[in-house]
Amino acid sequence: GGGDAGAAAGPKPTDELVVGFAQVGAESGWRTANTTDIQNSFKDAGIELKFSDAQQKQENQIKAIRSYIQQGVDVIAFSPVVETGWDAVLNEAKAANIPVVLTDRAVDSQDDSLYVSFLGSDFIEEGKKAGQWVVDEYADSTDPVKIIQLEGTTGAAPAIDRAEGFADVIGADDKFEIVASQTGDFTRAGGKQVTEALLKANPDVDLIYAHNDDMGLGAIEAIEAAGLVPGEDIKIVTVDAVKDGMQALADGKINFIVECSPLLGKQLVDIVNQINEGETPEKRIITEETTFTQEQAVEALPDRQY
Ligand code: GYE
Repeated sequence: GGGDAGAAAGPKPTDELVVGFAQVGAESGWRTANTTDIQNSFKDAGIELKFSDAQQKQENQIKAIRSYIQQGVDVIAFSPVVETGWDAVLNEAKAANIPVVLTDRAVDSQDDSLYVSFLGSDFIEEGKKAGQWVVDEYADSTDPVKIIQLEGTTGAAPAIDRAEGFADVIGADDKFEIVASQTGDFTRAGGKQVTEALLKANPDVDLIYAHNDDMGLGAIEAIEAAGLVPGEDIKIVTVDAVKDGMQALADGKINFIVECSPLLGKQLVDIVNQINEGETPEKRIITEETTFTQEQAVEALPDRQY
């Protein structure tokens, strides 16, 4: 096998292609929908997919990538759990002539020859959309607006960028104040635990901005346990729009969701086919996404796939 299947050797028959995918973990509804979509898309395309789950640990992902290099797969794809620390292993893939595709999350590297293409959302834009909803929601208020932020995994692109985009937009008016900001690691349990603790220190908070639905769902549990009404006493804005999040939005417990699509499988298959044909895929492919109000969630829910 090996990455020498490109232009020189000519394309391989599809059923001889092998792709190694190093997934982050199974931390959220988004992640499990992403895994299912990728596995189904490769199955439909008749391309063999080797799959590993790193349980949100970078060292596990690096091990998985090294094992794909050793096995001589044709393409390696992965969603980097954090942004930094990838140059060494990506240089090993490059030396073995195996093309690498980033899905969902970016790496922070000076050398963009270490990957062929990066397929995923614009997380800064998502943070800005969340911030814009908050600005509009409190447009008529002159009182301070106290915000708790539930951050995603520390060092992960979506945590860094969703914080940045949000801060950019709310920063235009100093009535908005982020009174506390802590990581809940993109999990429901993390969101619940952090909210419980932060509510004790900040009982007068107006709004929670969670970097994903799962942490927002955990926050709902903590708010209800504190005898308060989520969506009313404390407003909630999240990112993802997975089914459980959309249900909570339709039920009035979340106030606004910025969509982030996990359905990257088909586009990833297209990129693998392009590489096999000796073509050059686009360096950056940005996923198209929307936003949902409570009314829009009620309408969209019956057809929601994940
Ligand atoms: O928003 C979150 C998941 O990287 C876009 O990771 C992804 C994020 C997603 O755990 O739910």
